[in-house]
Amino acid sequence: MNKYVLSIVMLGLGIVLVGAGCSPTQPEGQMESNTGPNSGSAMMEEGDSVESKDDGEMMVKADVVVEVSGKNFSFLPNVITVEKGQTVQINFTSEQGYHDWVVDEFDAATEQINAPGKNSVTFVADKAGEFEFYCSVGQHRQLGMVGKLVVADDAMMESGDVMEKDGDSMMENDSKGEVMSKEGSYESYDVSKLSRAENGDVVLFFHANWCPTCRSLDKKLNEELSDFPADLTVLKADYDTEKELRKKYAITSQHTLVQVDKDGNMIQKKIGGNRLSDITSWVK
Ligand SMILES: [Cu+2]
Repeated sequence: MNKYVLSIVMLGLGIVLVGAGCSPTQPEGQMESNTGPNSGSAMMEEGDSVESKDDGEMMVKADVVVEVSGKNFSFLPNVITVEKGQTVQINFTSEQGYHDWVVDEFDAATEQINAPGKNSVTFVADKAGEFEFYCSVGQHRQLGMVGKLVVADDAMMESGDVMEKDGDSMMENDSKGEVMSKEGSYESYDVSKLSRAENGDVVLFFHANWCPTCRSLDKKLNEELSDFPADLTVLKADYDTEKELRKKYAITSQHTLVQVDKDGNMIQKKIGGNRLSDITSWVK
């Protein structure tokens, strides 16, 4: 009788031991699936359905690979243009702080990563248009950590109509920008206006409608029009459409100011500025 009980106890113990022996292996397995992040595995599934030919390969072959870096609180580049139908791979690096890269319309999101960290996401840009990408950490989006993903279809690429969707807001801004005053002026860029640099200061302001700090400077300048020095002309250039200008002055980020001479040669360049005095104290 006693032996019988003992063997049952032993059996029970054995099961407990086996159970204990098993338990370490289970978390290990879990850890492994954790290293492949949630977003990553979701993306893999998506990718698999898209490119089922790649049986052996883990990575989805992307048509475009874009390196994006993030810091407090901006992305570089902050405009990404792809073509409709392309499989886009975003290699996101955090250079400072804790961030991610998210675009809702394509259900694309990297992991939230700390600097120095890297994470990628792949998605198919299957609808044309303009979409905001942003950082979903804390208030970063509200703090301006946003950018624009432009998915162009062929027609758009050819006619340069990519901006049409923003037409309303642009018109509104432009009409405000055209307000003239006898003091200096703040108006839309046109090459013919550069000649004013002969007798004054001309500053180009690369403005993007989707950039909160640009909008804030734009608003401020319109409010401060009467304070403009007589010889100052600020010309608002659209960051998204003035591609040649951007190339000319090597502008890689919106909200950049460029002081130019009458021939359009760059005198100096700076990123940022919140009010008129940031320009008047800077021009030379
Ligand atoms: Cu962030």
